[in-house]
Amino acid sequence: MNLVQIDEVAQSIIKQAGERIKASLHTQMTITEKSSPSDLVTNIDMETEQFFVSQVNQHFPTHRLLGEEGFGDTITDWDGYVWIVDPIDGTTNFINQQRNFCITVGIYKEGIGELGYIYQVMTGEMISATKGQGAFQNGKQLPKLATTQFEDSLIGVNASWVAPNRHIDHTKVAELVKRVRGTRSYGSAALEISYVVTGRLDAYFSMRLSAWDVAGGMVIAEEVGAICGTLGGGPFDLLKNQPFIIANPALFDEIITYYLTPQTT
Ligand code: 2AM
Ligand code: CA
Repeated sequence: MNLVQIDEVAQSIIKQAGERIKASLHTQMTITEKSSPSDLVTNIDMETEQFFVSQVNQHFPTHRLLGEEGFGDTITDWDGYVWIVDPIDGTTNFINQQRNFCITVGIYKEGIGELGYIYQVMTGEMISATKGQGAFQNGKQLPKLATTQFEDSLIGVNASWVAPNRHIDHTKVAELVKRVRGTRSYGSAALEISYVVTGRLDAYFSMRLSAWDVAGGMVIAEEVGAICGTLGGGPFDLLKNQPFIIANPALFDEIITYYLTPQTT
């Protein structure tokens, strides 16, 4: 199968998964704590990931799958095709708001992102990209990001990073908050990334994200000229849980070098 065909099947699987999630909103769900009281998973997250595993096995028996809930494969190398799947990004929003959550998928070949998707289930907005072929919003090509400046920008930031924390100097983040036009916090990394690639936000960062939160978004980002990385500006490592920053190219370097400095105390 070529990339166009894989893209078609992937979009169909994602939309079917979205329909299943919407149907589940009428049922009683089971909520379980993972690493902390704010880190939750529901039976719907798990069932959706299992749906991806069975669909990918059926359509692409040689492809592997890395999923947040662990129903896919154990990935320690990037040989061949790997689907990186977050069945529900923004689980807390799913539970408390029944909106503002996404399905996000990155399809990587030999460690290079070839296809990326962020599907906002309740609005039906599908942001997709094929490496080298551009990014699309419900099939319509997205333009490259226009240049901007801090004073005109909106930044996606969770209040945790403006309070003392063990990752970054929060006083610098407070300076950034005061310099920009405004800040927003949506509670779903993939949703915020989809807002940066469409120009609704100009940057977003979070200190502990994993491959499934960002893999699809990174493919889309490259196609519109948004820059992604970790603290210090190096590439985000998909095998680690680590800081992630995405920004308009006009803002990225200064955010990295001045506003997001690792905590030293
Ligand atoms: P999730 O909903 O798929 O867990 C919330 O601020 C954002 O951070 C969400 O995109 C959430 O993804 C992500 N996140 C990643 N790891 C997390 C963790 N350990 N606890 C809470 N949110 C986490
Ligand atoms: Ca998730």
